Amino acid sequence: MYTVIGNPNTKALRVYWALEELSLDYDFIPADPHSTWAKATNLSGRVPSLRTEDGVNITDSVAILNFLSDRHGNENTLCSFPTGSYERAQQDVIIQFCCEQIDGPLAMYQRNSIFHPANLRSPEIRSIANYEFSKGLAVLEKKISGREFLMGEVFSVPDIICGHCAGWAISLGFNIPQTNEVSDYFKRIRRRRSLKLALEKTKQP
Ligand SMILES: N[C@@H](CCC(=O)N[C@@H](CS)C(=O)NCC(=O)O)C(=O)O
Repeated sequence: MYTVIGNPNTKALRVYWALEELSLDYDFIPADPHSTWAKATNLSGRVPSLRTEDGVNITDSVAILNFLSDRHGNENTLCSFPTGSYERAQQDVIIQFCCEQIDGPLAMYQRNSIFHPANLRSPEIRSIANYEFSKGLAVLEKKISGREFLMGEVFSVPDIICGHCAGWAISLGFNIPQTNEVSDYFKRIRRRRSLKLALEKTKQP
């Protein structure tokens, strides 16, 4: 059985969501960033990590999602395209885009407001991050136009990254358009039963 280390109010939620998508059993330790568990499992003290049944520890949400998708994905969900295929290259392109242009601005803003030392905190970061995030959403609109999911018909790793970032952006109060293909896409993926189950099972008192 897998064990996830990471509070569900962090990027660990991506891992819980993927495990539910794949109907896999898991234990979890809802560790906060820089907690004893986080430091024991990741040299940078970040979460999430995934501990496998062989005692191997894998850090970083995207590496974990790719690992789970490669190992357990199927034609219905978290399908993994073979390495060396054009589809896999395209999936990696979209993942890279999500990390840099959707996740990146949110992560920068959050790190500056919570984890950076007080003398490096800057109120201007919020509007810069919001600007970068809006630019990312404009590109996302082109990528998702006419498609159900980012890779086409099948739900895959980049959809979890984007779905997580949508909820994160809302909780940070970032601007998300209410009526366009991006907002429809966000609603579509965030309505998935696997996300609901992940949130219910990992809910903290
Ligand atoms: N590349 C990592 C980043 C993980 C990350 O930044 N996690 C946040 C919580 S969502 C964290 O632990 N932040 C602590 C810090 O930035 O020092 C991933 O995708 O898992």
